[in-house]
Amino acid sequence: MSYIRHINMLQCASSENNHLTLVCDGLDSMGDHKLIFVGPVGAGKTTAIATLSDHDIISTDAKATDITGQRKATTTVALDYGSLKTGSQKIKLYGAPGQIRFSFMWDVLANELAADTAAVILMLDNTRNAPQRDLAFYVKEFKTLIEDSQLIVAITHTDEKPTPTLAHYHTWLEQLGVSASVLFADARDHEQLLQLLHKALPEVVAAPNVPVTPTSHDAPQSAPAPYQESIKMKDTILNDVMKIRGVTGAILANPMGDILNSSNEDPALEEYLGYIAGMIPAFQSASSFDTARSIHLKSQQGENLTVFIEQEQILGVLSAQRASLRSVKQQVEDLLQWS
Ligand SMILES: Nc1nc2c(ncn2[C@@H]2O[C@H](COP(=O)(O)OP(=O)(O)O)[C@@H](O)[C@H]2O)c(=O)[nH]1
Ligand SMILES: [Mg+2]
Repeated sequence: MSYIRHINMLQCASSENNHLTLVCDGLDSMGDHKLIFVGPVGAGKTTAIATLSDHDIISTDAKATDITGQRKATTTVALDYGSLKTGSQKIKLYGAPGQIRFSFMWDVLANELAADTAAVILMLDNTRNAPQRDLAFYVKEFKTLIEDSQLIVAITHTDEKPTPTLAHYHTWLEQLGVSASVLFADARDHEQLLQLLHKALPEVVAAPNVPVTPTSHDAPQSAPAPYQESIKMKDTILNDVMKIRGVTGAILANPMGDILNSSNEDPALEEYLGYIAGMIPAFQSASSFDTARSIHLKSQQGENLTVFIEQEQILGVLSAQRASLRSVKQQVEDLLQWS
C-alpha cells in the first residue's frame, strides 16, 4: 500500500472535521483516472496539462536559473497538477519535471501513483536533434511504471519539424521492445489533446469527431526512410558548456584527437583528451560498447571528466567533484539536443 493512501485511510477513520473530510476526498475518488506526463524540458508537459485542465493548474514552474534558461524562462521544479471532469469521472493529470536534478519527483510519481496510473504520456519534442535518444532514455527511466500501465508517445513541435515521422518512432519502439500508441499532438491544441486522452482512456473520453493529426496504433507496414540522428556541435558549444554550474573546463576535439577548441590552456588535459579520442574506435568496435556515447573518468583529485562522443566531434567536459555528475551530463546533453 502506498504511503499516501495509508495516511488517507488513517485520517479518514479518525475525525469528521473539514480538513480531514478534504483528505478523505482522495479516498472517495479512488476510481479517478491518473495520467502522468513525462519528457524532456520544453516538450510541452505543463502546457498540455494547462490546456486540458478544467481549473488553473497547480504548477511549480520557477525561473530557470540553469542552462534550461536558454530554452525557456521557467521550468517545472516539482510537479504540475491539473484535472478535468468527463461526466461523473475525473481525470487527474500529473506532470513530472524534465530535469534530472528534480528527478526525485520521478521516483515519487512512480512509487506513489504506480498502482493506479492509467497511462504514462511521454511527450517528445520533434525539434530536438536526437529524439530517439530521448525516447530510449525516458522509456528506461519509467520502465516499471510503463509496464504497470501503458505508454502513449505524444510528439510535439511537429509544426516546426515534421521528421522524424510516426513510422520512425514505431520502429524505435519496436527496437526497444515496447508497445505504445504514438501520435502527433500540439500541447496548445485542445482537440489534439482530447485525441491523446481518448487513446489513454477510450472508455472515458470519446474520440474527437475529426482526427486532426496523423495517428497510428500499429507498427508501420514498410520500413520508414532511414533517419540519421547525428549531432554536429556548434562553435558556441564550449561557451554554453562553461556556463553550467560546476563545469571547470571544456575541450572540443575531432576523432583524430586534434584539438578544435579549448576553454582552458591545460596542455596535459588536451593531450589526454586526444589520447581518449584515439581509443574511441576501439570502444565502438567492441560489440558491448557499440552504443557508448559518453565515457566518464575521475581524476585523482576527484574531478570528473566526461567525454561526449559524436560522429565528427568529441567533447570533453571537466566538472568539479561537488557538482552532480548526472545533472552536468544531462545539461550538456540538452545543449547537444538544442544545438
Ligand atoms: N510550436 C509549438 N510549440 C509548442 C508545442 N507544444 C508546446 N509548445 C510550446 O513549447 C513551450 C514549452 O512548453 P512547456 O509546457 O513549458 O514544456 P515542459 O517543459 O514540457 O513543461 C511552450 O511555449 C509551449 O507553448 C507544439 O506542438 N508546437
Ligand atoms: Mg514544465
